Amino acid sequence: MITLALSKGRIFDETLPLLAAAGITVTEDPEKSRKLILATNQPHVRVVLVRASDVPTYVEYGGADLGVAGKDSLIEHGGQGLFRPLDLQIAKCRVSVAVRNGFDYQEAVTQGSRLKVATKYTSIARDFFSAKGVHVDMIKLYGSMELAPLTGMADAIVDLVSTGNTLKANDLVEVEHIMDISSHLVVNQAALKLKQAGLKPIIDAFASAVPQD
Ligand code: PRT
Ligand code: MG
Repeated sequence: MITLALSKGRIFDETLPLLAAAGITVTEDPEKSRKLILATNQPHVRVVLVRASDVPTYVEYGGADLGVAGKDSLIEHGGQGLFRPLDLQIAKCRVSVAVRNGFDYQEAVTQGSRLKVATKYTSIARDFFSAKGVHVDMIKLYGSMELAPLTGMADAIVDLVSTGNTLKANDLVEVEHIMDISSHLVVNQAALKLKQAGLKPIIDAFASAVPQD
């Protein structure tokens, strides 16, 4: 049995065409079912649905043999125990710093002020600000980062941005582009050896379905 970990939503939706290239069709709709394990047209392949940030952990500990995870989740996880053969070029976005409209970020940075930064991505944020030599007080959040500057709890947030509509709707402005994000295929290192016959055709089919640049 080969187990693939995916998260519901954009990663699931954008992985379906890659699965199709490997001849795999998921036979249940995750939006219509409460099941966490989905069957496919191939009796030896199943999909497990986990939180996006839990995909690397499931694959690391062998709860899944392979998975699709955002680079953001992979960096925060640390990547230990994972083989990362492919950038799938899906679920693209960027990690940015944003502040309330009217907050003078450049001035705060130039003055060497301590910056209160709220984020789910503490590892990415810590590395970014320490490389810039900016002192930060990190506030860990699990969601709705946009609210932190609006309530005065933080000066800035580090969050994922794609269209920019969420920032705009909350009167926030992007002041730094930290990195580009896409989702990657990750494989459990032990499974890669022990289940090579089952995994290799899937990895190869994904590779040939991804646009190369
Ligand atoms: O929702 P949950 O807490 O379970 O986890 P998650 O938000 O990490 O999962 P999910 O399924 O929403 O996202 C999975 C992955 O998709 C992320 O890890 C990213 O790699 C990738 N991705 C791509 C995004 C976005 N684009 C994105 N726009 N993940 C989240 N967003 C959110 C962003 O956090 C912000 O709230 O969308 C909002 C901004 O979007 P725009 O279009 O308004 O700029
Ligand atoms: Mg989400």
